[in-house]
Amino acid sequence: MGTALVYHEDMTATRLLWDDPECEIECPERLTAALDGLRQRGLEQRCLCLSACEASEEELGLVHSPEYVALVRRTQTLDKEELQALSKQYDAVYFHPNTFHCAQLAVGAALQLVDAVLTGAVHNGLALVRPPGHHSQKAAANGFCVFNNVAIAAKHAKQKYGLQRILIVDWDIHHGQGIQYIFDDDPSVLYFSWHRYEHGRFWPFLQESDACAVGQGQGQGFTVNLPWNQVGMGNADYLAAFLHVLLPLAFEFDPELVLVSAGFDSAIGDPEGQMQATPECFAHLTQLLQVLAGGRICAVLEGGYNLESLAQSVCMMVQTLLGDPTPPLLGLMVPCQSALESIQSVQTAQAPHWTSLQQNVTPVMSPSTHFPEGRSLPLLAESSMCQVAEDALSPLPDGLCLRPIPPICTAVALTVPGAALALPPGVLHQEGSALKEETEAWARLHKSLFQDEGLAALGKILCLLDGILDGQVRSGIAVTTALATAATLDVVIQRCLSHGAQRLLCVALGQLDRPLDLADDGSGKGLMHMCTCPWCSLLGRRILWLNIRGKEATIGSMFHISTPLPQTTGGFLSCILGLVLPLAYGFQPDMVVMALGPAHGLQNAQAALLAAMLRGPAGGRILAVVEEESILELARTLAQVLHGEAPPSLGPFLMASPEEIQALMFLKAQLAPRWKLLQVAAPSPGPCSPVA
Ligand code: X5A
Ligand code: ZN
Repeated sequence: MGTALVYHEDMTATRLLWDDPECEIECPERLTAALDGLRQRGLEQRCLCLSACEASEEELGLVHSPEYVALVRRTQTLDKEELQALSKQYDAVYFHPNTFHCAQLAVGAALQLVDAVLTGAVHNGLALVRPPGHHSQKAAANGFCVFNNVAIAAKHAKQKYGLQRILIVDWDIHHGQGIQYIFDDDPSVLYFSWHRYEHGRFWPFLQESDACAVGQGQGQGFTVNLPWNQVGMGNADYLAAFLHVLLPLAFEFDPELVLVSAGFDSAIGDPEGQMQATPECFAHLTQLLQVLAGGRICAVLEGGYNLESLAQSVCMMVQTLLGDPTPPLLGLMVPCQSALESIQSVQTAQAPHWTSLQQNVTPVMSPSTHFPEGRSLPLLAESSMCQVAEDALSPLPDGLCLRPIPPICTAVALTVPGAALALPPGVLHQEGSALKEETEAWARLHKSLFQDEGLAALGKILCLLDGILDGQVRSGIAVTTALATAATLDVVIQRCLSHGAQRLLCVALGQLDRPLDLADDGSGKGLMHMCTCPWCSLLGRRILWLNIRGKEATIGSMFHISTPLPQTTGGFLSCILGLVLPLAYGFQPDMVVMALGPAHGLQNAQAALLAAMLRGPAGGRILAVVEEESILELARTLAQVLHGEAPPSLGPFLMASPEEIQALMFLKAQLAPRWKLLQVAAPSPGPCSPVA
């Protein structure tokens, strides 16, 4: 099982034969640049490389009319003048004598990829194709596209494999109106597209690209358009769109397959998109999609016209499909005002069709707003905020995040006496132990809790943790005794902070308290409080402590947060997508510790999803501390997801309860001034207006 790469060099054989500034960017070098990038980084060699074959006439007929297919076939024998005359009948299209062959290969490549994934030959894959497809329609070429590769792939998956729910994620910077038209009234295909729109002033200048186009008839709610009304959208904007729009809908939809219209004209440097998202962003977008549909992702190249940016972004995607950890996302994680307006316009348009958005549309309250119900949950006093709203997080110059990918993927330290655990292939048992004197020194800080066997256990965990901090191991799982969980967590935190982690995200589930003696790491340097307010100290800002437990939502500071564990799937997803991940991505940690303590209450599938998604913000450096009573099956499941497998399904989607929504609203309203990725609301953008 692995990643397929579908390609055929004949797809470089179509090119523009006359002068046309609009079309000249769609050139053969796009494919060679992408492929060269993959080869240089040793990524092609790690994929299962499949050579594309032409799609059949019948397969083209899944979407296109016989007359249109015949017309494109005839272009093989036309001369240059005739080709040019025919091209003019369409918007932004050129034909070449090889166009028909290339376009058939492009469709064929997409279908082979779907076959490889749905027969289980691979987990996922990418088809590198030309010409692109998403603008093409039943009987029309459009925007460099001849046949609609992705739409045909979706029809094929439905017809040949009987799939009932397919998600298409179109992150190309142009609206794939072709895909939208083909599935407009079809509830079995959820089509999501973001695109440069500028209130209708950007190509293809269509009113139906706006957020209020939601599909027709039975298909209402299954077309999701996110129009960007300004250029310059960056990593935070794309991330916010995924966390607050695409992923809530995708989880509720529960797709069996994810198709990606993978255009990279949405990346920085592209002459068409004029956006700012860096190539690393596509690693994160890919990883976020990997938790859906059991990880069955088929990506098909669409646009992308800056060869450098295209090649790098393709590499980022393939690397992530292969299971490599994601590189850090740079830049301030603050979505821009225009992006927030766009996000809200989709939420408003889609809310009637999606339960998860009804619970998500929570206006951000100003600090003066009183929380409804008048519960005794006062907003943080200005003084206790201690300017945290202004402090930009410093970059991590010598942080863990810039190190090369560790050789060992995931290791498990089984420290419970007598425990045995059959681990998934590729996951190692941690057998080594830290030096005895060192272990004893740490144990002395927690005298009563580590004795005899406990001491041996601690030695193993320290060795595992050092493997992660030294860059030898990517992620780990430490299984502790119930008695030692809290003390182990203390030691782990202190060790992380004194051994290289600049910012540590702690997600603690169940009854675990934030260690109070964090100021004393035993080393006597670097961790002293800088101000009298402990939470605003230097140390305070090096740890983001998020406790998911109990009944009430409380905030000790912007870095010390407690939230109840939701009891519904909808509430749990809102908590992860709407709170935990925005905080995690905003904090930009270089290490994550996820601890499952007493009475954590998480189902295995929930813990797996949380662990899978927490791999993103810290480049996969994550240690899960699990107490023995959580049973070993959980440790096994965690090992699988940390190793890169998709988490199991959460089960049927159940709407969040009013209490769950209220707790989330409370926390988000208070935290949003500091953690801007939490914002989902902007001043009302008003209903969609006609194209100017
Ligand atoms: C696939 C794609 C763009 C067409 C732009 C025409 N097409 N101005 O990116
Ligand atoms: Zn495009």
